[in-house]
Amino acid sequence: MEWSRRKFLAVSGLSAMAAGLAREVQAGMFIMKRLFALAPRETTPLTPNKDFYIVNYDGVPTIPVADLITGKWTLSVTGAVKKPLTLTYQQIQKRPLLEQIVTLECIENPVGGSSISNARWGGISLKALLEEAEPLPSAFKAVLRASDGYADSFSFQRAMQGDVLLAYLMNGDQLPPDHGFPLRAVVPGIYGIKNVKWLTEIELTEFDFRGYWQQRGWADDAPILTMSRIDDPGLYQEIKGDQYTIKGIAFGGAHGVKEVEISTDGGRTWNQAKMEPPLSPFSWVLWSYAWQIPKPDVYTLIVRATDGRGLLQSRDIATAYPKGPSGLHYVVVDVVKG
Ligand SMILES: Nc1nc2c(c(=O)[nH]1)N[C@H]1C(S)=C(S)[C@@H](COP(=O)(O)O)O[C@H]1N2
Ligand SMILES: [Mo]
Repeated sequence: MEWSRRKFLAVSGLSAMAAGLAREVQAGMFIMKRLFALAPRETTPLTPNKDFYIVNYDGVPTIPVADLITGKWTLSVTGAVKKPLTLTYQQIQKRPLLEQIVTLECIENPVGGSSISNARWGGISLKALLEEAEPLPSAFKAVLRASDGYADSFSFQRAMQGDVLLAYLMNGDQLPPDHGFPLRAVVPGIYGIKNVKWLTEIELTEFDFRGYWQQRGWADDAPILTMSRIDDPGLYQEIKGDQYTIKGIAFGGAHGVKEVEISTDGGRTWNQAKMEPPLSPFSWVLWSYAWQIPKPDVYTLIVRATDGRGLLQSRDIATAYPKGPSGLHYVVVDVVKG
């Protein structure tokens, strides 16, 4: 069901976007509403832990709490360092607590998809930890290894920027098992794939390590591409009356969001949406647009965002592979007489 809906959207999306043909959809609107209608999303600035998206490639490794207390579980820092380190959970918790609001997004989050969430993460600074281990000048990459066999990496330079967290708190609670208990990486501005969960080892390599996904062609630097999404109204929703507040999110990865625009005529004209201030430089923004509806009809609503550098989000439709998806999110609605 989910899959067939996606395929359908890909096809109808192309035709509706290219020609702005809301009318084409109108004939089938009755069927669309019944078969494919989606409820609006009620997105909050911070995502409660129970609603945060989850992507696990190989199940959830169970780390017994006893292992944290006895010191059986450790985090080690190895490789191109002068002083390799091994830390227990208690030692990690004694280090200065760093808190940061960071939006995570999966590289496979399709346009309009739900694999994006925002949380306040608490943990320790990767930079401070690496400094303590005294990296060799030859250090080139930081490889993060996990209990489930997963490993991914980013450049040593990125690791030392001071904004990378090794987190054990999520929205003030202990990191939940699904999200990497007891410890995970949170790397602002790069896709979820590199935010390694169930962390056990950080190895500095002198060579260009390639993780499982990178060996299969996925992007290695993996910066998050600017995205925006309409959360309300839902697809094929019926609307009554002459005004509706359109709402959604936008995210510019490491660059922030400067502007969000809405089109209610299939992309012919654009109107500026109102943005709420972001909760941090690494956070999505919530936006809204008070739409004065001219008359009952079928409308195609489209959103686009401009990032902090002034770069407009790409409207070219691209699949997630290899560097993340692009394309504009749109929603078709049926405005009926109130
Ligand atoms: N150890 C490990 N870390 C992992 C993964 C995994 O399968 N194993 N999945 C990655 C992917 S693809 C994403 S999008 C994020 C998702 O984090 P979340 O489940 O907390 O939202 O974790 C990343 N870290
Ligand atoms: Mo992902």
